[in-house]
Amino acid sequence: MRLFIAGHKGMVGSALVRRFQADKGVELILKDRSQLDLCDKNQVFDFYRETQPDAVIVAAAKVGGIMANNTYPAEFLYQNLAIALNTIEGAYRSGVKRLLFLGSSCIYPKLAPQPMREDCLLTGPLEQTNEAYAVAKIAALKLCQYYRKQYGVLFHSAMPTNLYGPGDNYHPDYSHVLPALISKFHAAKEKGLRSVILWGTGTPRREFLHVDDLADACVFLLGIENPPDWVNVGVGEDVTIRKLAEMVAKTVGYQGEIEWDATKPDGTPRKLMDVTRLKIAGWHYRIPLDEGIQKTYQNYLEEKASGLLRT
Ligand code: GFB
Repeated sequence: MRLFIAGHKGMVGSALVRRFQADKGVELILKDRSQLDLCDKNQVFDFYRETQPDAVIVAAAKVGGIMANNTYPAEFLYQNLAIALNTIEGAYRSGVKRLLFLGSSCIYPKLAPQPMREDCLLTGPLEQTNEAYAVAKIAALKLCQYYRKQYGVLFHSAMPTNLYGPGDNYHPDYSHVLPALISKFHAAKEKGLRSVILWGTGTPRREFLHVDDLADACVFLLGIENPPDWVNVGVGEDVTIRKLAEMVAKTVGYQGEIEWDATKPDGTPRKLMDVTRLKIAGWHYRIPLDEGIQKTYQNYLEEKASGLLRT
């Protein structure tokens, strides 16, 4: 199988490359941003025509944490829509047999019943801080569903919960919470600071999945003959941000105080995935959160030491 992984340099794409590199039956097709701009329709259509992949995983996206989403909604909506339109239509035109699109748990309504089942999509208003990103991901999921329905192609989606792992982005303002906590606590430990300021109230609950588990779930989903149009990928358990902060501080070895800046947004109060569907199909995550945080802190130290830390 000739597999195109769109976005192979990102945290999710890199995990997919690590997972598929060991597979002798898969030939990977990889293009970085300087070789292929996924927002450029002509470039993407030409690429597909020339390379003719058998299968595609769309892991490319403009991503960021609560602050990035809230500050750059136009870029999040435009770029994520463009990536979806080009990668999906281009794949259809060039005869790609199978496409897996990766979305996000923020597609579900802000106040959806918890845990959130796949069928709560479009039943209520979205969380404001990431509405732009969510709208683009919902459009992409629907594109796959409608292409499958109208054209008979096997295009489908997976909706992972909050991800973390090697190759994450550690930007001080625009990263997601888990990498932000690692870098804040590490810096505080190094400088001997007595307190660290975190955002919001610490009461929102989030679910975290190690990106290697997501890659494993993608392999699993691509092996299913008749996959659901979209399926939740998560662990089925969540923690408060306060609890997460305590876990990360312990792993990093930071022993000072934690303060909360309630002028910063909390975002959605809770977004726990109902993972029954994937569990029944036979997939379960492997990496528990405490182990995943330890591994990721090691990755952070290595990436920092080698000058490869993304910020
Ligand atoms: O991971 P995060 O940025 O995004 O923030 P979301 C999660 C929670 O952690 C929020 C709190 O309640 C933040 O207020 N938090 C505390 C912090 N301290 C910090 C900090 O230093 N940095 C960050 N970033 N957060 C994202 C969406 O939502 O989830 C994306 O914006 C995407 O679209 C992603 O869906 C999975 O979990 O709120």
